[in-house]
Amino acid sequence: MEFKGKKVLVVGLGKSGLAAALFLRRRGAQVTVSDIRSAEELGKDIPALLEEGIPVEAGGHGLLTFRRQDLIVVSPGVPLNTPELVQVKTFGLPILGELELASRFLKGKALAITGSNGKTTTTALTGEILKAGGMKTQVGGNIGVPVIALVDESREDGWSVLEVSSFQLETTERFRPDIAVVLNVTPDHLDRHGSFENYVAAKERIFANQTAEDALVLNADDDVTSRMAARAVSRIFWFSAKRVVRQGAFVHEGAIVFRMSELAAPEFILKVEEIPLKGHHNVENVLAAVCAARLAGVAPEAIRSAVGSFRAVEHRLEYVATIQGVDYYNDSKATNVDAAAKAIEAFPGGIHLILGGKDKNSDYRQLRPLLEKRVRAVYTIGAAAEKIETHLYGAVPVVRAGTMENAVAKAAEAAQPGEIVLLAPACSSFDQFQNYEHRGQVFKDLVLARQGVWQNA
Ligand code: UMA
Repeated sequence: MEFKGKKVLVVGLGKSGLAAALFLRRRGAQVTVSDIRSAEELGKDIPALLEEGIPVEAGGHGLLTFRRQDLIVVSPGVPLNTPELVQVKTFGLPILGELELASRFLKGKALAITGSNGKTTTTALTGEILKAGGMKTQVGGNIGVPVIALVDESREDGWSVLEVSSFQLETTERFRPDIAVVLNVTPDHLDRHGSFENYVAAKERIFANQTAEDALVLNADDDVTSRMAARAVSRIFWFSAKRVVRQGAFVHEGAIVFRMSELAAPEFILKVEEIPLKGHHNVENVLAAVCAARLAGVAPEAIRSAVGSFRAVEHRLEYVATIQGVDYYNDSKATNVDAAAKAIEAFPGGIHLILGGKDKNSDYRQLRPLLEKRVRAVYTIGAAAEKIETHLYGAVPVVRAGTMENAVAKAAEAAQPGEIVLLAPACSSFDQFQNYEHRGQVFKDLVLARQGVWQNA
């Protein structure tokens, strides 16, 4: 792809837009960036871009700006039904997502991981395993480093381990990972995709361009991912925490084992009890990572040692502290109902649960049976509080906390020694925080501040 002299508009000035704009500029494109945030909100990114000769349209998208281009590159968070994008599409202007653009330049092999939950942990773990196996490995994508920012360092003999979201996959055309993994699919982002079917269709784009030379790793315990096999031409490998699979990774007599084909004897990788992460969902994540890593050629011993020394990724069921006998866990990344359910399932009971934030058209009633069994009280925060309270009415005591500060204080007050305070909000964070990392950090700071107060008292 040649950019010299081409007029390219980058839509959205977050991490992806900034990296894409600089990438395109360095390759000679005449880049413009457009963002709905005001110049004030965009802050220091504007002077940085102006210095590179990249003008910025702030405070809204202008149709004229869009129409003047040869190519449009969209950030993952920009919905494709944005009116200006819909308009220019009718004129036949090419629109590429950041992942698609990056994948056309990325050297070496790609191992891409998607799913509604567990992607970040599995991506980070798979990256660690490949590194332990001696492979030149880069990790990026939805995990926080835009794929376009990996291009320059990528090497023909290396691997890029990529966390890919439905937002990124929605705009792919040729993206074709050598190994694709779909962990699970449960309702999420329905506000953006419009329906569960559209969301599943976006996820399936991870293998849409794969051929019989590529591998697709699917969760045999998940109905939606199981059905994907029929639509793929890739070599299918399975993982299961419940049963023996034809080829792939599964749990057998308390151990994680792998076999390359139906005819091969299962090889021992590690014992389930050696997994240093909490919760059944993490057994699934490890199975997926083991399967992908074996397919990439990592030896069983290297996998075992990398899994054994892996620690929870920040904001994913991350242990924060024990204060007066109460354990505090931060699962700020539980941004949908299913992720919150998985976090709750990681503890047998006595949970004080902080829920709420920006609603994504979710059905919180699904949580009722779990809450009745394991949760002492729910503390609601943010814009979704009222809806959550209506959905959970009668199942469990619900305290309207409003803010994180209040929620932590009230939960800490109520929790008895041996119990758990868990932030697993089931919502996105954008009503009260910059992003889920910010929300998790605020939670942790509030918890650790209580530790200080208590220790000094
Ligand atoms: N914007 C517009 N017009 C719009 C909508 C947004 O101009 O119509 C602007 C916003 O004002 C903002 C910018 O676009 O300035 C934000 O772009 P972005 O949302 O694509 O954010 P990035 O900073 O580029 O981060 C993205 C991913 N964000 C989303 O998909 C929402 C990050 O995933 C990812 O880490 C990063 O690229 C690097 O790849 C975050 C996420 O929430 C963690 N992902 C979702 C999830 O995990 O559930 C999918």
